[in-house]
Amino acid sequence: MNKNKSQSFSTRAIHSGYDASENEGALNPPVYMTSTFCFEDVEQGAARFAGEQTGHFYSRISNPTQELLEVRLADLEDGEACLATASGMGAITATLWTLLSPGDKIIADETLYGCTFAYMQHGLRKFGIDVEFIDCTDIEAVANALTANTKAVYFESPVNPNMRVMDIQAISQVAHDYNPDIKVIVDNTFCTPALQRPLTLGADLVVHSATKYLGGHGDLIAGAVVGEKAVIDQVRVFGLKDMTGAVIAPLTAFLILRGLKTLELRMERHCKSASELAQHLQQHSAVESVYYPGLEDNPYHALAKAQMSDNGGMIAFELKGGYQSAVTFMNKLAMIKRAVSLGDAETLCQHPASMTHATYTSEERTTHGISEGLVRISVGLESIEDIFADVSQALESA
Ligand code: 7XF
Repeated sequence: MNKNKSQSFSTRAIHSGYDASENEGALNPPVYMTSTFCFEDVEQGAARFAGEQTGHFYSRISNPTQELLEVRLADLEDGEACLATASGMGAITATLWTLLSPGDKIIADETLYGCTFAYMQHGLRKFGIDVEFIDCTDIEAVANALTANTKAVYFESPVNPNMRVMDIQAISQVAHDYNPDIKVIVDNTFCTPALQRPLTLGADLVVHSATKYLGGHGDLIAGAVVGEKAVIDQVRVFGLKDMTGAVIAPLTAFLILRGLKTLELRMERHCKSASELAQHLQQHSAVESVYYPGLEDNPYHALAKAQMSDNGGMIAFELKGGYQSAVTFMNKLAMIKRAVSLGDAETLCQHPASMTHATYTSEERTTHGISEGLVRISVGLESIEDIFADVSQALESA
């Protein structure tokens, strides 16, 4: 198995965990399209089910193609182990169902991706878990929210959709000083390990929507959770196997492995173009505010510089004409696609209040910091001149 920590990120994203000589010399890994695995004898089957012997036995628990993806993602996130799942929500729910019991408390940032919010607001609460939403950029507020029954602190950074940035190190420290058993969970979807590795900053678990930059081509839905092996094992055999059943398909795992080979390269281009577009937007007379940590006057600029190696490919902004101008702008876009999701080759533009964050009521959006006029752009890999041209012509009518 090739796992060489002295190698650079891109090299490991291409090679880690795979040895062609163990696979007929195949440059790319085989896709194990199998639901089940045959036992030599009854004793072997029993030992695998009992967890006394390693080896695959049923693809709801593990599969060799999935395992290679897990080894590679764990390596890239500087984690011990990884579980790949059928979706980002599959990873988030399997993790939290495993860690939390009725009577426990989870502290979460006030702004989360819409379905993560809905899962906590309506799902976890329904099962007797105390969910407290606070502004996690306020470290004192995090410290004050910690209680004896707190089991987890959960946030995204940068936050979907308003691009706030959390101080991963400070939050992890305050939570662990209070109780080292509290799990600090970071959704690293917007950054990917190419830009930010939360586990090296003190977090315990990283979750991903692999649907986005990790896959990178808008052709799959998947997720992952990375962290300490003992915890990941629990998430696999309880949260995934018994509760959600949200298992990644072998072909999907293969496609993510393919996407990872160009992750660093793609992120470089996403970041460069997003930075240029953010500056362009900021200078435009129709634009009220731009939320992008790479802008020098952004309140999170210094923090982002400290914990991220670049500023990412996501931009949010508001137009002077508010919601109505946002609709006009979006409907005028020609090359840029009106679509949710992010991290694809295509530049995608969406309206959080009516799309990704429609799971919040309008009152909740106000309380949780999601404005009705906010527009979100996932800057793609097209040439920046073509992105500028489309944005500029659409802004003319906004
Ligand atoms: O289950 P999914 O693979 O769609 O991942 C859920 C998810 C988890 N965390 C973050 C930070 C996410 O952004 C997502 C999915 N977000 C898409 C978006 O914001 O465009 C979903 C489209 S409705």
